[in-house]
Amino acid sequence: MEVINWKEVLLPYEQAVDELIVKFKNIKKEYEMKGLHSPIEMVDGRVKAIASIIGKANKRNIPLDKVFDKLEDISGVRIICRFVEDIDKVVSLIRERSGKDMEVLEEEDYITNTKKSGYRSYHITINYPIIRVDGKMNIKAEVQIRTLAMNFWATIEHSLRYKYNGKIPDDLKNRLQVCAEAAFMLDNEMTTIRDELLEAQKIIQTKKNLVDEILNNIHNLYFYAKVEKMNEFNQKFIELYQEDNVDKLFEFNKQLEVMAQLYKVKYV
Ligand code: 0O2
Repeated sequence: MEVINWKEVLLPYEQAVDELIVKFKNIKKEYEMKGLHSPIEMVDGRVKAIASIIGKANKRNIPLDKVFDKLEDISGVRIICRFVEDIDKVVSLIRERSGKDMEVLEEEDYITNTKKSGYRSYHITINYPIIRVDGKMNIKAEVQIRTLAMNFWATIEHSLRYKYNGKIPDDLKNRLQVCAEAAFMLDNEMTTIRDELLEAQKIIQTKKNLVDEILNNIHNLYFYAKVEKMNEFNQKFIELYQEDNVDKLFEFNKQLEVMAQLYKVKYV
């Protein structure tokens, strides 16, 4: 069998991970831009370590020359959500993209069917086409979708699994199962205060968008208004921002918009 040039072979898998991260991060940005709660909190990804690829291939009796066809998680992307409900939303978003820029091959719901270890997460295997110098290539990737709490648990358990070479002692296994249930209870409790949290997030996002708009309007007025007037606007903005009154900031922004119209009319 030919010696594998891992660096070269794994390059397209890296490209797939990079592109997928950008795409999922952009979904988050789109929601935030509209002042809406994003079902995606964080996105992360990795190409499986060479040692893990070889280890998994051995475990499954896959010859190394077949490993790139058979292993579906050489490219892996992880999407972290705030609430369990957000996971369903992310799953729908991915399903909706199937046949467009990716194709859903398989779904595994380890939230409904919790693993014996206590592991919870929703897995979707996709086919993701990338374009390379010599043409199109389909890359299989595993998307893991889970809450912050599920991720906390999985990260700790994964490290212990590594430490004990996959054979975690029974008492530790039991304690980890208890922790998994505690994490799930935390998720359920969070769901009960979801509306409150969504409301808070909305207020923060609305204010952030409003402040961005005000600063943008002030910036545009620099081209038309006198320096003294600009100092006045800046001063007023700082006062209102410190007062933390969204209604007043909203009114101030309206005044800026009227002002922008007036100046434009005057100088055109
Ligand atoms: P890594 O280092 O994350 O890449 P299996 O052989 O049955 O365990 P399989 O059939 O490849 O796994 O698919 P499965 O069950 O969907 O698991 C794929 C990945 O899910 C794993 O990759 C882990 O990332 C994660 N996972 C599954 N079960 C557990 C678990 O009990 N604890 C934790 N922490 N993660 C889990 P790898 O290749 O095992 O590892």
